[in-house]
Amino acid sequence: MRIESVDVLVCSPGRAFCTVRIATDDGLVGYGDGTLNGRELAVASYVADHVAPTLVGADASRINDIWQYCYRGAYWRRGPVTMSAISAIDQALWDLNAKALGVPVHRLLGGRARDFITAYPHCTGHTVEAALTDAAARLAEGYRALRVQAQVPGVPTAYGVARGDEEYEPASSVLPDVEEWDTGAYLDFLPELIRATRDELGYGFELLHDGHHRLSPSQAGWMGRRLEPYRMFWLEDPTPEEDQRAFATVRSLTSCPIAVGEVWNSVHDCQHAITERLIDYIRIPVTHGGGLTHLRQILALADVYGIRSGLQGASDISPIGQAANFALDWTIPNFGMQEYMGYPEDTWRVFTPHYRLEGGVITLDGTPGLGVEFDEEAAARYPYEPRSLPVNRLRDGGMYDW
Ligand code: KDG
Ligand code: MG
Repeated sequence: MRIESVDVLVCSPGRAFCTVRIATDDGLVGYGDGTLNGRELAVASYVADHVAPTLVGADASRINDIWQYCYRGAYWRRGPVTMSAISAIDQALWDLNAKALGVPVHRLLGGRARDFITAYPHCTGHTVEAALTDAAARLAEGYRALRVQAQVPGVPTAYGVARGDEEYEPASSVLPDVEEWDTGAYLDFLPELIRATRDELGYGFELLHDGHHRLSPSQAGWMGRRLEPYRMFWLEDPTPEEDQRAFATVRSLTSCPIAVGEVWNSVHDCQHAITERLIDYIRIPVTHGGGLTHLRQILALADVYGIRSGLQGASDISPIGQAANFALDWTIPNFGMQEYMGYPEDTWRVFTPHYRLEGGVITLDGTPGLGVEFDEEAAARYPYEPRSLPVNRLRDGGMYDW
């Protein structure tokens, strides 16, 4: 089982994905997801130009050693590009090894610790009424956890809300769109949205909201206190993630549960937040967190401190990366919640998953590997189309966090 080739396949079936394929001399093939939204080619180059040549001839069964080789051997450690590249290689190796043994990846991780994975979708609208109509429709489909976002009055575009009637997709323009942000309008609006959601739809489901890194710690504490009566499952990313110590201020001001981590990439990004119990849910997805090999260590550390998983599952995590998330969701003791945003229709012409999402829960069959087929011929029909995430400016033109 020697590695014969490591290739990168970048395609855009409805949105861009960066997939790594590893093939061995005995004919096995594994696939991994290295999609980094708006920076796909940086990961592709990292893998193709800097890592692939060093792995040819390596024993593909030595996943742990290959992970250490990629991480310690790089000297320039951590960061989203490096850790997404390592993740794609790591996922492809887990996929390949599980296929070699004829078992799903979760069997290699010790087997299932639960019967299904609870997922939450995105509910959104240009008005509170429209967002609640969307949320009611999802409850009718069987979801028992919902993320609710809506247009902030007076702010022309909002995170999590589509432009016009299109499906929401944050990276939608070739060059970054410039959005406008008003923190005061958001502080006034969000408690109203959450109150209306509970008044209209009741308490029989878990309620989540993503603040997308836009408040200061004291504003986040103020907001959390106002959301407390509505029993939030979590308030996500109330403040920018790189300041781990800021969560201590948020914690001291509110009991609203906090979910953080979708832009963290390694255990060193979250070590303080975990060991000081500053957060409740950790959101690093397998795709950006160094793969299954590294993320399971992070989740094991989190478990010691009573912190549960809430792995990111936006559409920029490919179906392969999602399946890697699910392999951990199945097996860890501290599962909390799984995001499932969904994909554009064309994505399913390239990726064929064996997981099922029905009635708000995810189940898997016994397909060996990660359980997602990647059709390379179909992928070739969707050449890469670059798309950028927006940037945010305040009314006075100053740059702000998006
Ligand atoms: O690429 C950026 C998206 O992954 C991010 O905006 C999605 O915040 C997000 C979420 O919670 O899914
Ligand atoms: Mg988020």
